[in-house]
Order: sequence, then C-alpha cells, then structure tokens
Amino acid sequence: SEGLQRHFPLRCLQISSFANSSWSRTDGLAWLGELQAYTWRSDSDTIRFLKPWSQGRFSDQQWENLQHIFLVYRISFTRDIQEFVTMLHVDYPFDIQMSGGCEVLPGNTSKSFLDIAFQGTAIVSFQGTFWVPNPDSPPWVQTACKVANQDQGTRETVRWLLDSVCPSLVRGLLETGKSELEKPVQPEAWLSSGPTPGPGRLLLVCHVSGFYPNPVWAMWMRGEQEQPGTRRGDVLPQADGTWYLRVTLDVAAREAAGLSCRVRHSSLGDQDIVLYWGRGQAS
Ligand code: J81
Repeated sequence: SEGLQRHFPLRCLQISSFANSSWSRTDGLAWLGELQAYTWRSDSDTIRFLKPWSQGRFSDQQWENLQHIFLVYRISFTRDIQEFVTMLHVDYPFDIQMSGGCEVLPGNTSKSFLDIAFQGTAIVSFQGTFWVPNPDSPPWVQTACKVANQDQGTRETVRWLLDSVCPSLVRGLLETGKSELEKPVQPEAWLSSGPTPGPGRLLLVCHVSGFYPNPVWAMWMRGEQEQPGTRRGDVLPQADGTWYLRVTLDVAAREAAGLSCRVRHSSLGDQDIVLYWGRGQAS
C-alpha cells in the first residue's frame, strides 16, 4: 500500500578505513526503514541476507549480477582512493563513509540520495549525473570530483542503481517484508530509582523496552498533568531490532507518591501503559 511505502527508505551505508597505502577495509550494511536487511563484510565476497525477506522479488540471477557490480566496485573504489591519495597528497589514516539509497513515493515515483563523508564530514554528493563537491570542501575534493566525473560509464551506472535498481528492490522488499515491517511490537515498562540527585530527593526512572516501530511517547504524570521536569533519554537500539527508552524525573522524595509513568505506542492502541510509583518497584 502507498501508506506503507512512504516510511521505508532503503539506506545503504559503506564504511571504508584506509590505514596506510597497503591496508584498508570496506564494510557495507543496509537498512529498510528501521530494520537491517543486509551486511557485507570486508573479508566476504557475498552480501549476507539478515532477513528471510531480504531477497525481495529479485531472482537469484539478478542478485548475482548486482553482487558482481558491487564486487568490481569495491576493488575499483579502493584502487581509486589510493590513487587520489598519491595524486592529491592526502594523509593516512582516514575513513570514508558513503550513504546511498532511495525511498519509494506515492504515484510510482521515488527519490534517491548518495552522499560521501571524509573523516566524518560530508564532502561530496551525487546530483543528477555528477559527483558534486560540497561548497566548503577543500580544493583536493574538487579535483577528485573532476577526475571522477570523467568516467561517464560509472556515472550512468550510479544513476541506474539509484533510479531504477533501488526503487524496484524496495518495491519487492515492501511485499516480501510487509508483515514484519508493519507489525508493531508492544513495549514492556517498569520503574526503578536512579542515583539520588541530592538530600531528600529521588530520581524516578521509567524504562520502556522492546517496542517497534520507533516513535513512542512516555511521560511522568500526576493524574492527567504531564510533569514538565520529565527528561527523555535517547531511544537506543536493541539487538532484536526493537528499541529502548528511559524517561526520568527528579522530585522531592515526599512528592513521589501519586506520580505515574504513562506510555503510548502504536502497538497499544488507546490502551496506554500506566505505572504508579510506589506500587511494586524496587527502590
Ligand atoms: C577521498 C574521497 C574523494 C571522493 C571524490 C569522488 C567520489 C567518487 C566516488 N566514486 C566511486 O565511488 C566509484 C569508484 C569506482 C569507479 O571509479 C570505477 O573505477 C568503477 C569501474 O569502472 C570501469 O568499469 C565500469 C564497468 O564495470 C565502467 O565501464 C566504467 O566506465 C569503467 O571506468 N566503476 C564501477 O564499479 C561502477 C559502479 C559504481 C557503483 C557506485 C556505488 C556507490
């Protein structure tokens, strides 16, 4: 369905570390929405499927062809970068990161992206049919782009991967992975106390764990009143593809009674989880 397609970009990440002129590694991984579907280790010639639905609607032959393109690319990329380093006097060690992919949009359209970072800073993106240096990139990046742009064959291949291969892979994945992508997983929640913030005070901690997809709402409440002092941690990924969040509240110990933690998530419908401080948790 179109509603499903809108929220599941395919993001392919490449991480290349160049230690010196003779040692480097390139690893790849790819995510559909929040779920990791592929991994490609530097020491492997095959892209590993992490989900039963990772092949999408591509045939074995189509995957073989795609994998071959990426194998040739990985060898060529490593050689190209080493040549750039010699030609443009770049210093080892360094890391190059690439992020590329696409999102299928309503009306049989798609949008794609391909960005490159050097030492963690964005330097180049692929726009239209050209490698384009970011405006504030150093001069050697502009030279590298000029050289790369002379290879019309590669530019056409990149455009084809972004505009044709990627969206058709995603359309297949949205069908084969539909049930897992769409299925919300309910959080568990529990309360604990954190390190004491000071004399006569308590840090109330509400843990929310195991939910999918990511957006979740959690708040410390007194009755129907949201407590503005609620502090939200980062949403952390867990190994099983679900997420974890904690929200805390620093209160005077005598005011803790009557406080509750309320959790809303798409998996719960309108049945929010409500946990009351002082009922059952170890403090
Ligand atoms: C230090 C950072 C500097 C960054 C500046 C520029 C960024 C350019 C990034 N370029 C690349 O990532 C491509 C690297 C490999 C490419 O340069 C080619 O060597 C390689 C092989 O090309 C040759 O064979 C092709 C057929 O196999 C064509 O005939 C081509 O014309 C010919 O030169 N190209 C590929 O492997 C194409 C696949 C690219 C897939 C890119 C995915 C990110």
